[in-house]
Amino acid sequence: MAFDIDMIKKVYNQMAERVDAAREVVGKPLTLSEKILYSHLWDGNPTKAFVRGKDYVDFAPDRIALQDATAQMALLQFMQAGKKKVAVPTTTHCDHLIQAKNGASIDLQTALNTSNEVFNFLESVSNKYGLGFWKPGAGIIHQVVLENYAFPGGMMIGTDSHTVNAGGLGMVAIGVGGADAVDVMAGMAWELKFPKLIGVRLTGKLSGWTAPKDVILKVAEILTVKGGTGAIVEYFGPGATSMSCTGKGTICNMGAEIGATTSTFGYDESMERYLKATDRADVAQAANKVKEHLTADAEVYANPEHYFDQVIDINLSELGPLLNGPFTPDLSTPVGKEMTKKASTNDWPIKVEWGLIGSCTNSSYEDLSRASSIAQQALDKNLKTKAEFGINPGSEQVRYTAERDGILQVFEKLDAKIFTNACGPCIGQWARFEDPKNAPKNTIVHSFNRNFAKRADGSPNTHAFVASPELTAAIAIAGRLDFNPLTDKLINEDGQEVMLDEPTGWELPPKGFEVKDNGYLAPVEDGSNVSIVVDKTSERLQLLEPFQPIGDSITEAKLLIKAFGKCTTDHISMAGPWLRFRGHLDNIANNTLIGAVNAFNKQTNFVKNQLTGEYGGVPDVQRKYKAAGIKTIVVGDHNYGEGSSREHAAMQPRHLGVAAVIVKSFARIHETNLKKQGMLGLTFANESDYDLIQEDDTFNFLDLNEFAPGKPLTIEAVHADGSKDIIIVNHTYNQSQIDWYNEGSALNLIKKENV
Ligand code: MIC
Ligand code: SF4
Repeated sequence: MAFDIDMIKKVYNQMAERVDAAREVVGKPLTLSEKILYSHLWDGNPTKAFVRGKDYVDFAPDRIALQDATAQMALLQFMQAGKKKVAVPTTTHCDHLIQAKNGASIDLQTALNTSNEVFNFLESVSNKYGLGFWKPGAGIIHQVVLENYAFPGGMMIGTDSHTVNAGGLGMVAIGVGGADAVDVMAGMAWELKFPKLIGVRLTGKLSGWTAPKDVILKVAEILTVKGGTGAIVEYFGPGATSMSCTGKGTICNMGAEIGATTSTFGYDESMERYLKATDRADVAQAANKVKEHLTADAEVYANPEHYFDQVIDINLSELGPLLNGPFTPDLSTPVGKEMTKKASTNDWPIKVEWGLIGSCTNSSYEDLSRASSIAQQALDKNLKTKAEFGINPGSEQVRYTAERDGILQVFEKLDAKIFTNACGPCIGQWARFEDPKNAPKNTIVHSFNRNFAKRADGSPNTHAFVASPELTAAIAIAGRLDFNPLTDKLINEDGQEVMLDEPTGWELPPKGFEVKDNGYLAPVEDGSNVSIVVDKTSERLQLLEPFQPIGDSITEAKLLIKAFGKCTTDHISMAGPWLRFRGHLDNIANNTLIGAVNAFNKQTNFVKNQLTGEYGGVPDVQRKYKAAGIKTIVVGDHNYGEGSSREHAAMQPRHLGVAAVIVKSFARIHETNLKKQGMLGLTFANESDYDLIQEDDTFNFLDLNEFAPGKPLTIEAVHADGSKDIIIVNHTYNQSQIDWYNEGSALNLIKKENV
């Protein structure tokens, strides 16, 4: 039986009425995305149509998921909100804090030893406030959510950008910063700008070496890392219904890599099969009764151009396997000759050292079974694998079943490392090199979603390429980045030429899923006696102090850093070794912007201290400004804050005294995170004004006292020689977000309202 089935039934019971009301106010047939959005309005039945990409709307999500690396900050904030219990079903998942090194059993125990304090904290806070708790080793948040909680037509938020994975089961599931989750946990509405809608029509059918992963790798090529910003991507067409539910999950998962608010698919038989296989026949039965509301109106998919803001066509029968990378997930290259060319032009190492299969994107039973069908051929055809294999199953249920069915053993026979059911190498929790900075230039292939510099192993010299699990397996066996399994032969240990056959696998385990201990802990009914201890001397956890308002006057502010090129949340608040400080704001602040490239010298973590003229690390220099009572400004390029939902990327600069971030454009979650923490997130009205900013600049805000929705702000940049430039900046703050700014943070406002 499913968790929270009563809540799910309630959503379905009110769906027909709400969808009908929405159709009425919108005045035309509805997409699936609109049906879900309009049936989750905070105010209940829709009474007006919203303008896409413009109107801020209050929503009422059905549930929330948190993961250990973001839950710490989210729950530290929630503890201050003065509530007894979370207002909607919420779960915590321990998956990010487990390093991959020796294999699951040793690594899990090491994580329990080293992060015990944090796991205990999360477990006791979950117990106290009524959150379900998934222990370390239970699995990766998004796989566990798909297997247990996602339901067609539902709306959820999660403190992780890949929350969008649940779109594979027909949800509108959105990644948010912890402060957004706190609003909903505290029983308040969740605000989102009504998204634009992109339709992707999938025709044809996947076959051979082409996988669902290739669909999203193609979409990433088409839309680039910012092409989905502010939009929901809705997939439909015969190609969509012919795909498995977990395959749809893969596609939705990587929607985060194009900046999409989320992605989704209409309810179909693959979802019904998946719900039944994961012991949720009750959800399938309830969904079947409201089927017509769990997909778009027929007119929409017949004439998508009339209903979506943009339509993309992909013929799956013509799509081939792709490799995206290095350093960005939207740089797409077909396998084979084209890769040979590109790699030699760009000097990417052709030799592949590792093939990693896993991450929330591709760690389902189907993924493992298809990849193992390739691995099995290495055994059968007497091929020696050229690269090393690392596997992270998505959940204990998948791991247990895959072991029962002999799938994991195939990899083990190839000396693969079976890591814990956790994020592992996907988030830099991979003890690959002793000294990552000086590691040799090398190439790896993985089935993950992100491949930003240093992400997997901390080495700037690692070139990571993203591919489907089956292609990752083939390339790991061949050991060459430009290996094309459709055409290329390999020489086996007997000196014979052999080819790899197409992958085969199981959408769902033929003998059903099985698990002994899924790692779930339910909270006690009454948590009022559960006490939570945060040791004052802890280096891992620190209770939060409220931020003081920045105020309506910013003068004589100094430039901290002008970031050059890509500046993702990994650049602003690196993960890997720093994940250990996610619950301690002052300690983690020591990594603030250390990965950002200084536009003036193209170095990382090396900026000028205008007070002394000396250069130093970003956090050190910033702490000097703070000590001197001087506010600072961060300047950035396009899509600033791309990637993670981690609100640390906003809280750390805020904690250290940065007043404003001025960029060409923002990634959605990061922009909201800045607002929530009471900072200024601004964009150049004239993009080329970025070029006017010089290293010794001082900034005066000329009209911040008139901060109002829709009204640009004027800033005077005073250069070292005394000359000045006037810079106009735009913002997207509405009145309540300006209130957050005025109060110092959104949390300060919640606290005030709860007194
Ligand atoms: C990621 O994939 O970058 C993470 C780690 O899962 C983040 C969350 C975090 O930083 O804790 C995300 O995607 O939101
Ligand atoms: Fe974990 Fe990687 Fe998924 Fe983020 S993208 S949740 S780090 S597996």
